Amino acid sequence: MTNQEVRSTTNAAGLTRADYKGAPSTLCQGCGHNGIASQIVAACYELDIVPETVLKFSGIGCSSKSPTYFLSRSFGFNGLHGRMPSLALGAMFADLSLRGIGVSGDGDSASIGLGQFKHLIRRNLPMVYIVENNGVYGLTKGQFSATSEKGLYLKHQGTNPFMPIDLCLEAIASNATFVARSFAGDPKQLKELIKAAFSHRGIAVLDVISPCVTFHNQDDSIHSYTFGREHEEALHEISYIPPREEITIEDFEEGSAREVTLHDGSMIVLKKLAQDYDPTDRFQAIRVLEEAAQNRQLLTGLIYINPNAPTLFDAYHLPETALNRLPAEKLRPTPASLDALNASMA
Ligand SMILES: Cc1ncc(C[n+]2csc(CCOP(=O)(O)OP(=O)(O)O)c2C)c(N)n1
Ligand code: SF4
Ligand SMILES: [Mg+2]
Repeated sequence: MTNQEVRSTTNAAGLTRADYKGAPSTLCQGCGHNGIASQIVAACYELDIVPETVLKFSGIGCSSKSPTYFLSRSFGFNGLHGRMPSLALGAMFADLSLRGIGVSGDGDSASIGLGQFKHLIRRNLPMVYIVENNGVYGLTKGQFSATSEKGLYLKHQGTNPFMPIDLCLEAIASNATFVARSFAGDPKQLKELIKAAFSHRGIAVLDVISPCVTFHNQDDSIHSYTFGREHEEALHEISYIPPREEITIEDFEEGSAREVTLHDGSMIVLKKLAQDYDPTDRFQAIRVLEEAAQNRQLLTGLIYINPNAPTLFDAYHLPETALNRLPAEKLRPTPASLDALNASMA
């Protein structure tokens, strides 16, 4: 290999793509979750993220096994079913300099973990939250989940009598500051959304339709590869531009692209497709999600963003030094301040 080739495969952090990989996947071949792990690897490599500065979190499910399959040099926490958000919140609070990525499933986040999902969102903890949504409990062999479509027929379950929960709508209703939907069969869009999510200062929720090839991949099902490929309606073509890169939007005709600047100076450029869509308009976001559900469309793209909302850390005025590195004498109240507190309650 020539020096030129070596340089071209090394990013600004001095790492190659292989440095971002995880252990070989033990999931079924063709599982959408594998495709998402690959795009997380690609996005982190392209963002020059140092793996040792990343915390990975998950709950329980095939999806929650995913963090094993990317960034093996990062720290990983596998929590209880549906409890990934509180685990993440505690760990992230201890060291604000680290980045967090949580990977969950539709069972993990929309069923047992729905309360935790919504409460993490309303606190705006800065982290990436990916739901690998296959509309089924894969790990426990094919039960309906809370995102399964009404009327869905599954071999061991019969017909689903209940309306589904839309996680993007739930996220927006909980005041999420970044909400996107993507499809494991659309790696290009997914990678750009993951990069934008890592640059967002706040909670970045990505609901990714991720087919379960073993228990739920019938052609007419909204969570299948065939349906996604035939019915995906992208709101826009999305490009992520890192802060260090000069912005040359020559490809876009004037008025055909919308730009959103993120806190770190990076930019998301959204090229108009069928409709002019403003992802900062919360009411429009809710309307397009409702319409997509009614028309049985797989609507993808950046659905909502508020790049300037205060985060959980802003609310607590945390010090620059990570809490887990502060010495005990700084963390512990002084005897005088404790005496004053006790006296105030006497
Ligand atoms: C408290 C608790 N209840 C139930 C289970 C059984 N269980 C394990 S994984 C799972 C569902 C996983 O579904 P999902 O999050 O959609 O992940 P997938 O396997 O589909 O990727 C359930 C119900 C458990 N592990 N813990
Ligand atoms: S059972 Fe389904 S969700 Fe689990 S690894 Fe296999 S294809 Fe993926
Ligand atoms: Mg699932």
